[in-house]
Amino acid sequence: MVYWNPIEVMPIPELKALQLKRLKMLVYKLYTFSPLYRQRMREAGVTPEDVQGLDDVRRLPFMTKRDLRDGYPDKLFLASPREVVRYHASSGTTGKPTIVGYTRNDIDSWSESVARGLVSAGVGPDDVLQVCYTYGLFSGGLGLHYGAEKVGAAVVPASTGNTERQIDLIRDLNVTVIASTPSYLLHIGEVAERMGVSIERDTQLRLGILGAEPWSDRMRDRIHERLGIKAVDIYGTSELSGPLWCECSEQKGMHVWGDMTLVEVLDPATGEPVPPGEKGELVVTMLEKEAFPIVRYRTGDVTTLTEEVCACGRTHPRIGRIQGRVDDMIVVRGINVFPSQVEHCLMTDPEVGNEFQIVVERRGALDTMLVKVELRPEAFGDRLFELDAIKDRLAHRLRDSLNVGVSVEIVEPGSLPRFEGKAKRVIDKRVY
Ligand code: DLL
Repeated sequence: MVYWNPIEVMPIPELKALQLKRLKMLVYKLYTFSPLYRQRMREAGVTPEDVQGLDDVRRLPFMTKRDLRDGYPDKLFLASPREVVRYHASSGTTGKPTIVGYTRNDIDSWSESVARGLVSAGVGPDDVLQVCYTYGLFSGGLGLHYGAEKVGAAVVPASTGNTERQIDLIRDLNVTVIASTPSYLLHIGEVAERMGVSIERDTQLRLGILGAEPWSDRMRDRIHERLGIKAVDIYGTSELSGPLWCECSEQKGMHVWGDMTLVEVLDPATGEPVPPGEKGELVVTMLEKEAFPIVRYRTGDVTTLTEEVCACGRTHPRIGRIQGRVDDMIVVRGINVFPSQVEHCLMTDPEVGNEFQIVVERRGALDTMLVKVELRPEAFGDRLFELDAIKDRLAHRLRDSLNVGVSVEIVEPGSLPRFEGKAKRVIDKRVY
């Protein structure tokens, strides 16, 4: 096995001992140097001496997005401005963003985390990696950039936009790996087709490092079938640093580097851990961050956790696909619906294109859910007279899988909005 750092295969008992040592240190540091954390810990009735085992992390108070927003711009910073070498900001759509600062060490360990993930997915110095995440305050572009440079790949910092130029670069610079949102990669595939470029035949592209938005195994299959490339999932949030954990070439969950992080997966209602492999909210403690410490941050993302050693030999815990957000879950007539379920259902149908949109409205007291679906251009052209049958088939399938009435509207290929960054799939028109 090729790995970046021998710590990736550290025996589990040693890894846990290291985590405990770092957790104790972190709590001591925060209690001593951060008035805000000290106050929060006092309110929770916990002192550094109370942290004797890894499970004692559960005695520490949670941090929420709101806590971070209230800290705007730098109340949660532990490092002085002099020690900070970079800022990023969360992509908050409402209100103030969360500003995240990084010391030199923070940037190093973030890059280390990305480098380990890239190597585990099979990226190395022979690769040319095009970064199509936005560069700027968004952490995706520079996060991937630093990790890829660290492993010695040649980086093409293309950022987002100008899709035709992106395709020229992929072809002309012999790009082998692309890092982008899954929806943007599919868009690149569509534009390439229109330009008469076959990603599979005319380029060297073989691997996608895809994340920053929910996607599914069906979408992975599609990317493989249509573009001929392997795709791995990558996850992170700006509050934690940015993109951090990635699937290895086994594609069986994302490796969370335990020497830097402690993860919990909890029942969002009770705050208690769910059994291994069951769905719950991801809660993260960053063990070594200097400028912007994070303790028990409730990400709002729904996933699963396993501590089994991976087939690749890495011993660190893994999280499964992000299956939705605690707060993105739409409740339609009392039934919980995640956009990822809709995507999964649609993408299994060979005639369905890559784009869909969910529109939820309230008629009188009743919620209605409409799924607008693009067909693949071939299917749309050939089967125009059968659209009703396709529509009924999809509505039926969605109803069976979601347990809620859904109507389907077939729309022309290319008519739904395309996204260079994160896709927005749900339009909720209900007034609360
Ligand atoms: O999206 C960081 C990132 C950049 C991750 C590039 C991966 C690649 P934020 O803008 O703060 O940071 O958004 C974080 O995006 O809480 C999830 O809801 C969602 N998200 C990120 N990665 C995935 C993924 C970046 N692989 C929020 N699958 C998170 C599903 C994801 N959702």
